[in-house]
Amino acid sequence: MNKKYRAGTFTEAFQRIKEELGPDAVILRQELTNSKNPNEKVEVTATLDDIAELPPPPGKRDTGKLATYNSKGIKPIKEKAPEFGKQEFGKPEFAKPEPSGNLEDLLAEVKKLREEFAITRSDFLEGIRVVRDRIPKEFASIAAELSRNGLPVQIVQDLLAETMLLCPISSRDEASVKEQMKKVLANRISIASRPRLRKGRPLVQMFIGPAGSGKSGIISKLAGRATVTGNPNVAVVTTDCYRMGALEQMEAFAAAADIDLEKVNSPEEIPEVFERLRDKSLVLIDTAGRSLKNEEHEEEIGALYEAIRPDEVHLVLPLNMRDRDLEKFAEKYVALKANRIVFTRQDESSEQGALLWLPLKFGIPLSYIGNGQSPDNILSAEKEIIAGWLLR
Ligand SMILES: Nc1nc2c(ncn2[C@@H]2O[C@H](COP(=O)(O)OP(=O)(O)O)[C@@H](O)[C@H]2O)c(=O)[nH]1
Ligand SMILES: [Mg+2]
Repeated sequence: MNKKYRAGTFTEAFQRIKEELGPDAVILRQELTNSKNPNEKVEVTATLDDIAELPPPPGKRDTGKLATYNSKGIKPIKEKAPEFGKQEFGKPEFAKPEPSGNLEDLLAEVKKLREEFAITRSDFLEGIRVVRDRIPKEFASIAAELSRNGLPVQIVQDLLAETMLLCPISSRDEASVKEQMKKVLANRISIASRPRLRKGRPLVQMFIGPAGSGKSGIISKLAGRATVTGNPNVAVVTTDCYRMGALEQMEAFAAAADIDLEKVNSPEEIPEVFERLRDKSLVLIDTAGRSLKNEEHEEEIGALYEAIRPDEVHLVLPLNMRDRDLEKFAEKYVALKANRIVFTRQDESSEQGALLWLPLKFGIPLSYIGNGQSPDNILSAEKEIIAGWLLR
């Protein structure tokens, strides 16, 4: 039984295949489509019946030959795997083939890659470090750089597959491969559309996230930036009024920057505060962060959300946090309606991979990035800049 999956990216397609067919699914074919539909950019054909050739799982006796593995167990190897080159490709790049030698090389390469996907899915080999030796040499250094940057192996392979398909063998050198990879990366990075101010009602951006993640810092930077770029009509509302020093810090900033600051001690005060802020064009809401287990904190954020109904809810996370913690916090705050991700401490992070994988994993785009402690160390997220960080 072969099944075709169309999706926006290979990662999405693989994710769906994994969910629907389970870990034994084997990828038969993956290709770019000509579709204009952003949700149908790639097509992956998968099967459960096909038998992938893999080394025997650890602990099983080695028969001397390469064993063949599927969900039913180990079977003797087939004499010869079907010719991958015989398969059809609907991709435009293949429509006008280069001299046939090149096309065969390319197909052989895709076949190899396909086998590597099957291997990792079955958890026999771990990490791109193992796979790296077997990818074309022009791709070795970018693969290493991406994995050094903390991108999961599945995403790295997916990016490599797409870049290989887009880079004809005849014109491959490290520089052009890197340029192509930058484009592929930029295409994947999920960016929020820029907020639009409107007449008659302020745009309300709420910032949530763990304690110390940089929420107040981002808010001061955004408020400062708005005023210097000609929008003095900004206010900050802080709901973090009891933690030592938090309020004083925000008060000092607001006074220095001449920005209105409102303090809210409970959600009941919200309607009155917003009545006063009716004529503002931008209102930034600061909140207090608490530990993961604090249910009261969740209730508090939930009640604030209901009372304010902000236009945007930005989850603020430090980029130098461990991946597993990032994931835990993202899970928690997505449940609290976060719909944008802000990363802070980009300047202090030795790995930048989360800029790509976290938004992909949670389906939430990036909005801002904090990259230092000075007031102007903030940028609106941009694909090309982030792709450049991921691939120095
Ligand atoms: N280096 C660096 N430090 C940051 C950045 N953003 C925030 N910080 C620091 O992180 C600490 C906590 O920030 P704060 O905004 O108070 O966090 P909050 O508890 O989420 O409001 C402060 O010392 C900030 O100066 C950043 O982008 N780079
Ligand atoms: Mg704060």
